[in-house]
Order: sequence, then C-alpha cells, then structure tokens
Amino acid sequence: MPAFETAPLSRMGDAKISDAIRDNGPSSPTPERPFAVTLDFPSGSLTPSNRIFVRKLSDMARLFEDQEAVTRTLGSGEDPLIYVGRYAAVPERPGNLAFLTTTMAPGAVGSEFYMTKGHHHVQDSGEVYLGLSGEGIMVMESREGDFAYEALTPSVAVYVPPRWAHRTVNTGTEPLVFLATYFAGAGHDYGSIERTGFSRRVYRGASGPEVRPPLPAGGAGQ
Ligand code: S6P
Ligand code: ZN
Repeated sequence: MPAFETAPLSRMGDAKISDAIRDNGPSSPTPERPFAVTLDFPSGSLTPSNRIFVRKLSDMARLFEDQEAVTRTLGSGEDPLIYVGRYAAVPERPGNLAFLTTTMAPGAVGSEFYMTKGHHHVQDSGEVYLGLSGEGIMVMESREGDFAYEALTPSVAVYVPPRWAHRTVNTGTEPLVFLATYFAGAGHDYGSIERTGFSRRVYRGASGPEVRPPLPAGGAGQ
C-alpha cells in the first residue's frame, strides 16, 4: 500500500483548489446583518463562502508520526491535499460566532489517518462540531492532560469544552465533512500542538480505527 493515497479532488467541493486560493485574505469587514448560507453536505461547499484555506501535506509535515513516509512522498514531488476550510462571512471579533466547514480527504500517512493540525483556542472557549458527511473521529485533550474522543458522523454534534485542544481525523473512505462554530474572538494556537502533540493518535488497524499512543519504535504504527 502506498504511504499516501490521492485526494479525491472531484469530491472535495467546488473551490478551485490550488496554491492561488491559499489563505486569500482576512474576513471582509461587512456590516453585521443577518444572512444565510447554503451548505452542500457531501462536499462541504458553502455558498457564499468568504474565505477558503487549504492544508497540504507540506503545511503539516511535522505533525505526522511516520516522518520517513512524509519525506518519501514530498521528495517524490507529491504534496497531497489533506483538507479545505470554507468560512462564512462573520467578522472575527468578540461577540460573534464564527462558522465554517471543513472537508478532509480520505487517506493515511503510513498507518496514521489523515487529520487536521489541531489547536487550542487562545482565549479558552467552547466549540460545537456537526458531522455532515463521511466518518471520522475527534480527539480532544485538555490543558490538564485529560484525553477523550468521539465519533463524528452525519447528524452527530460534538461539544468541545473550553481548555480542550481538538483535532479531527478522517477514518473513512470518503471525504469527511463537518461544520464548526466557535467564539469568533477566540483565536487559534497551533504552536502548542506542534510542540507537544496529542497523547494518542488514530491509526488504521486490522479491524478498524485504533485510538492509541504511538507504539515503541519498530512496532505497528511506526
Ligand atoms: C475552528 C474549528 C475547525 C478547524 C478546522 C481545521 O476552531 O476547530 O473549523 O479550524 O477543522 O482544523 P485546524 O486544526 O487546522 O484549524
Ligand atoms: Zn477550534
């Protein structure tokens, strides 16, 4: 099995997914009036969408456990798309509720499923996720080291309390699509996860996804 599987671009929505649209600017300072957006559950397309970002393997290379697989793939000229985020046009300021969809390709790096970078919110605050399509797992870990995980599937809502870092993992064979809404002034802290990681990772096991700590070098999951 190859270390990486090709992202199914045709099933990842209507965005022109290329470097050209990566982080294409801050939220527009639109006047605050009620508005509605349309969600396409299978792809995560949000219409209208205010800001789109993409995360490729090269954007999060150090986060995967199997660094040999990462180096091999990037060295061969491949840079698979891992996920796309699409924001609704909510100004990021306190008092507002930001919301966005995420669409994550199916696949794995070695035996570790594709995942988001994962973060804490700078200002500790809660967040709600709603599964729209596909099959995934959310791993969450508190600043005090408490760990939890929940399945994220269509029609399931997961609550992330303040002080809990969160990461989403696509454990299925189709894109994983979900909506998230959070306190718009919260900010995102990626640095602590880059430094310390989560205590458990999600692997493709012989009989399904396994949520566990990395095994010692040489064991399965390395
Ligand atoms: C935002 C929320 C999600 C993630 C998105 C990408 O607070 O938790 O919308 O931003 O799933 O994950 P990450 O870890 O790259 O921000
Ligand atoms: Zn968050």
